[in-house]
Amino acid sequence: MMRNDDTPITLDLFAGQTPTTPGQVERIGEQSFVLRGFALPWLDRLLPALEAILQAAPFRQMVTPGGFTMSVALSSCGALGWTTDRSGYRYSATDPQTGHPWPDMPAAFREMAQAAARQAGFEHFEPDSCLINRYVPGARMSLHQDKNERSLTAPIVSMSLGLPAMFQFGGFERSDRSLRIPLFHGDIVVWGGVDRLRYHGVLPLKAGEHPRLGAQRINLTFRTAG
Ligand code: MD6
Ligand code: FE
Repeated sequence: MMRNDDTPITLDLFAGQTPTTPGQVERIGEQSFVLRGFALPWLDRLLPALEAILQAAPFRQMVTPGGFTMSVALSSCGALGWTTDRSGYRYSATDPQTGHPWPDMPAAFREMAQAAARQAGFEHFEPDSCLINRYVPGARMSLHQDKNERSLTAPIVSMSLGLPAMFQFGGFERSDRSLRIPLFHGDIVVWGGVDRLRYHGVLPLKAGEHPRLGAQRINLTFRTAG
């Protein structure tokens, strides 16, 4: 079905709202889960705290070791923040743009991440890093593994806000087939254990306007990095 301006109507159906059932849990791997709408009850605490973090450590586009500017803009909070430049990927205790420590991780962030980890079967999750990614329409994240963390025993908890995105969840080789999982405002993905080193990525963000976040998707990933 098309509207008279030729945009498919499905784009509108998916813009903004979560067309899935909050509370629904989808298992996407042996130790990997999508918790639909898990973050929604936390947002009144999370969003003002996020705004304060972004005042102190604004989004910026970083350069990969290969010399490409990432389409996704980044910030961080917590003891360690993930950064990249021509010399490599690493975690840093200070924001390279200001030289100051990253903003503290708000209690609501930590509590929500711990509650999500617990629901996915990971007790005692102690995140010391929250990487904040911003996607504008067209921005994407190519297939990668998260392996800059000191220990790979802790899971990663990933929260989606704003416009929906198509998440790719693959295998242990870049060339392995990947699942495509739509992620919506308030969804959480948790994975770890045997799945911790799976390749994953995000397809180019489609245009749209989210009622609360506007024309962007924000993704927060909580990690034990140090
Ligand atoms: C994103 N996420 O959803 C990119 N990494 O925007 C990630 O790269 C990611 O969601 C590790 C664990 C969960 C993730
Ligand atoms: Fe990742």
